[in-house]
Amino acid sequence: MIDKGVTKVFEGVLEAKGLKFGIVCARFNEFFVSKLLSGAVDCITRHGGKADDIAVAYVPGSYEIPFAVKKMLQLKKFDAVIALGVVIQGATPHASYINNEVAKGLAQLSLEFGTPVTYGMITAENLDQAIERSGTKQGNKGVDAAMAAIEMANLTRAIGK
Ligand code: RBF
Repeated sequence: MIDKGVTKVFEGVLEAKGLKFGIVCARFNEFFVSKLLSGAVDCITRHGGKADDIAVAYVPGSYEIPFAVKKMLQLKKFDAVIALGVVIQGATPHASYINNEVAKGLAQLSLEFGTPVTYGMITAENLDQAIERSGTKQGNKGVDAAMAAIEMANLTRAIGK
């Protein structure tokens, strides 16, 4: 990153030691979400975080994720909350309705509570796209969301609450 001589730079280091994370998982498409969850936990622990400092809440489907994220944020115990879900497009337009609500809900909650909420959602057109994003060709969106959570939690500390 080029900072052109700026002397004060706020950055979040990728160190999870001492940080507490909430993770909200949708049970729908559990086959994929379980891969996102193990990726997220693995990412946090490989960056120095403790499994004991991670709390997981399960909800029926992605539509319910923002509610559980809000409940976790209200506890004021977590440095960041990670949302994990997989919405696969079917014959009806349900996917866009769910995706819009989840994206909007998570962004609003993060700003309302001043705590990072990261987006580990797969919005796929088909099963192949979901497979590619839950631990194969396109990586693992749970890992990406956990990495973003670590960085944002540290950025929040760096800037000061
Ligand atoms: N939840 C998901 O997390 N992923 C999906 O792909 C998904 N598809 C759904 C399709 C339909 C037609 C409906 C009615 C629900 C679906 N849900 C899905 C569940 C949804 O997020 C929510 O849990 C339920 O609608 C109960 O409020």
